[in-house]
Amino acid sequence: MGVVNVTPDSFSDGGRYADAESAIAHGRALLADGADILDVGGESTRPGATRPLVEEELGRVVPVIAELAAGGATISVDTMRHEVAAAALAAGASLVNDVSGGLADPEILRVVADAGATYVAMHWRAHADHMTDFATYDTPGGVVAAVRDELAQRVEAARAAGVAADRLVLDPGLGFAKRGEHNWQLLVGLGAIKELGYPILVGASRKSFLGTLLADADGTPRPTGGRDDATTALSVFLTQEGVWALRVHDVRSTRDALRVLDALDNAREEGEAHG
Ligand code: PMM
Repeated sequence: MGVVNVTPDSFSDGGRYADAESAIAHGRALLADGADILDVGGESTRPGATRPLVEEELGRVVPVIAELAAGGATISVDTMRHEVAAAALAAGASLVNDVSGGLADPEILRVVADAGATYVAMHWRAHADHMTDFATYDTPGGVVAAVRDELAQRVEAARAAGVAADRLVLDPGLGFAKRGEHNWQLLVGLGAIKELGYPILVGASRKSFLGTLLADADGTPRPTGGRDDATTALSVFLTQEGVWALRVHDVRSTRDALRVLDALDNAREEGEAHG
């Protein structure tokens, strides 16, 4: 899943694709690099971000989705709002990627159910302007058990609204009301979330826990542009963990890594056939 942020203020690529024309060109480049899905979003969720008006968000994403979907791309809309989800689905999107898992605007679940769309429910606790206040996981089992249990509640809400079980995807929400250590614990604890029985999507690409990991000697975090190799290393790990989709900014490096894994699988199978 390649990221198309049509926002002036996203943390990883803020402002680079803020107008429709450059966002469409960027989406096409990601498809050429091997993306299976384009995730088009018009609201930045970086820590501290303020929300756009509904009209602003609609104006950012709908023309981009319409154009890319008309070209045959599979489109996901990254939104927490039912109005935006409905307009995006009408414009040709087939997935709704809701970073709030239906908490920000419960009406979105009904929109998804009525359209028969695929729904990505991410773990989330609060809007970006105050989510760091909620990065506490003191209950037994720590962050992994809390995220699993809170996602199970989102599954119940989605199912109750009529979203089909085979249209649900879950996401641990790296960086959303999580400190660095929480992200690492979730990455090694994905098995517990897989036990809920749904496909898993993970968005680790260029996130600040990677900037911290790769900080220079005086502690300055590595800027977002220098985090793609670390992202690719996680793409390899997550593929081996059996995730359904990887949400990344640089599609080509992750696609190349997946081709390496495929070649290894093929060689292994051939070896077994001849062995
Ligand atoms: N992360 C961001 C935005 N949308 N959606 C899902 N499902 N999972 C994520 O981890 C996720 C997301 C924030 O990253 P960006 O600002 O680089 O898009």
